[in-house]
Amino acid sequence: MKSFPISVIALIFLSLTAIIAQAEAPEEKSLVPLKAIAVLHPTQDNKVSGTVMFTEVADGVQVHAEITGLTPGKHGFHVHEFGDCAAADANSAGAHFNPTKQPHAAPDATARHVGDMGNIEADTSGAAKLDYLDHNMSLSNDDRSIIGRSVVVHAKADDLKSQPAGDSGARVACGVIGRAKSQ
Ligand SMILES: [Cu+2]
Ligand SMILES: [Zn+2]
Repeated sequence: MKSFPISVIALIFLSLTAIIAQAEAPEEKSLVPLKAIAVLHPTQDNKVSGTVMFTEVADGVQVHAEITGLTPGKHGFHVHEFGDCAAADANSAGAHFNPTKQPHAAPDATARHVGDMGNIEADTSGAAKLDYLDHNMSLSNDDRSIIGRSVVVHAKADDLKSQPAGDSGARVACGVIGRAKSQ
């Protein structure tokens, strides 16, 4: 029975390694929330710019947008499927990000495009701010992740029902969504 103590030692060692690994993994996730950012640039003949911050929280993604250079009133505001703002009219960004194959709708609808963030409303100076908690999108490595896609702002209001994109007109600004420094 010479091998018995060696097996016991090996078992204790393996258990300790597993316990340490388990203890470290969740701690890292809760202390460092995932963040993403899109810096919006105007399309041709427009002057709309701004930033959109995305922060992963317990029950969704907190969206914080600050945009300037708009005409007063509501403007369609979406995540589009491609992180490609290269075209002068931003049509290279493609359609609304829709990995779950749902119809276009309002951000608070049960069935909607993951990219449906609704509208942002500009004041008389053309500045708009938006803060809301989104329950559809994700920043993690899954099919609802918006990382590497784009934010597009439109010339007109999103009516939140017309298919496939809310009839919100031309694209006035576009920005690619990338990983931001988490802190
Ligand atoms: Cu759009
Ligand atoms: Zn949509």
